[in-house]
Amino acid sequence: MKNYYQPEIETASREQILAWQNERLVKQVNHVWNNVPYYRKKMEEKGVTPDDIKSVDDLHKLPFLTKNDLRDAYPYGLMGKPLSDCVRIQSTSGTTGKRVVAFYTQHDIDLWEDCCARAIVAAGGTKDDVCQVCYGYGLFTGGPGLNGGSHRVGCLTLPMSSGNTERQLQFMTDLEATILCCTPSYAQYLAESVHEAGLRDKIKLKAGIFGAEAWSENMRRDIENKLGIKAYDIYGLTETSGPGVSFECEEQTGMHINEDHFLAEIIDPETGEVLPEGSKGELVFTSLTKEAFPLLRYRTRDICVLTRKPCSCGRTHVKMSKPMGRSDDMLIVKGVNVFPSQIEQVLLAQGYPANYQIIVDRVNHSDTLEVQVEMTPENFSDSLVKITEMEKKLVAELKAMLGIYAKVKLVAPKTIARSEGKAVRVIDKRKI
Ligand code: DLL
Repeated sequence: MKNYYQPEIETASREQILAWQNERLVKQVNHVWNNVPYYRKKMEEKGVTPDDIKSVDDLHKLPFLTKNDLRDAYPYGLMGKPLSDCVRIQSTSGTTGKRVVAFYTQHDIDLWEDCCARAIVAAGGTKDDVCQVCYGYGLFTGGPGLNGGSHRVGCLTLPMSSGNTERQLQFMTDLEATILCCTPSYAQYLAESVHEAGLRDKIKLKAGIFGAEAWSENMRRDIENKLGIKAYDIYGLTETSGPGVSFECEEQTGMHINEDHFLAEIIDPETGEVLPEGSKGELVFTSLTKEAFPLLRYRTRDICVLTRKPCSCGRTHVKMSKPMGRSDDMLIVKGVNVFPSQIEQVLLAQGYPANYQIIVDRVNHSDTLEVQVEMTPENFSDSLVKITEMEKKLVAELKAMLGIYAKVKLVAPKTIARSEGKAVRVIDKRKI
């Protein structure tokens, strides 16, 4: 039995999909040209006008947008609709400088929720399911996105948000949740907790929809075995609305991109050149239908491969591989985007030198973040009380900047190894 939320779209012919894309791209470029002066200026600088964009074949003529543009234009500079037409924002974690604030009209939210509903139905979801959403609610897109999708499918939705594992297990068993939505690392932790609490026979889960961070096939099998479910990947980013840009079907061999809303390209991250299908490179998205935050050729920095090989599920939309890495230095720790530069900013502001190391690990299926930083000869102390106090202050400042806890370890001046080439700032010990 095939499961589709919008079969006529999800299984449309390639000709039909291309026709939608051509029409929507032309419309979207005009919308942006008329309403987003920031991007219009970029187009003018490149000598492109809407008349040059007649179909998807002309996409390469448009300028790229990057996170730097988002920072320059923060907060309102990339909006395509007046604030009075917007009903919501969502945001990534991070500093004012790095924070991404995405705006939504009601129409944007409707389409976003449709995308998430497609993912839930692809995972076997129906109106008879109980969908436990333990992605974070609030500014993060995970909770609101899957919550909206779950409503659309008609599932009984448990808006749990993240954390409080004991309560998660209680609702999972008492309300007989059948679909679990959370980050894969939290799924692994929950799976272990289910076993430890002897609840394996009491849970009714059949599927999980896990994303927002990288996870391996090994992790998938582990979660599937421990919970007795089928585990599906889901991908997205705040800039393009959130989760649901792409999702896995039962074949579990990549995620179908919702191509009626998002036009995908793979580029060489060094040169910006568009690469042929099957090449590994940086994923670039053009939002074809977003009104309030209509990003054209947005560089995601996620490295992956696209394939149009026919899929046994019957969906015709292109598939992307799991992201294989990033072309920038962004880390995802506990589902939160962390840039080493944010940490450096805090250290320098607090009078520490730029001699530091960031150590990321995964302990009991949960990410840990440690920052080791050298004291300066001026603030050096060998008093344990004083050092603990200094560490506490840094922990608080880092929490304010990143939104998550980072352990801080102060070390004596000149003890962090100097590198002869590029400084090794990040040691990621997670074996994902
Ligand atoms: O993580 C949106 C999301 C929420 C996706 C819930 C899936 C489920 P951001 O916080 O803006 O948005 O982070 C976006 O996370 O550029 C990728 O690097 C990474 N990412 C998202 N999904 C996956 C995935 C949400 N399935 C950034 N596998 C993206 C690997 C992922 N990385």
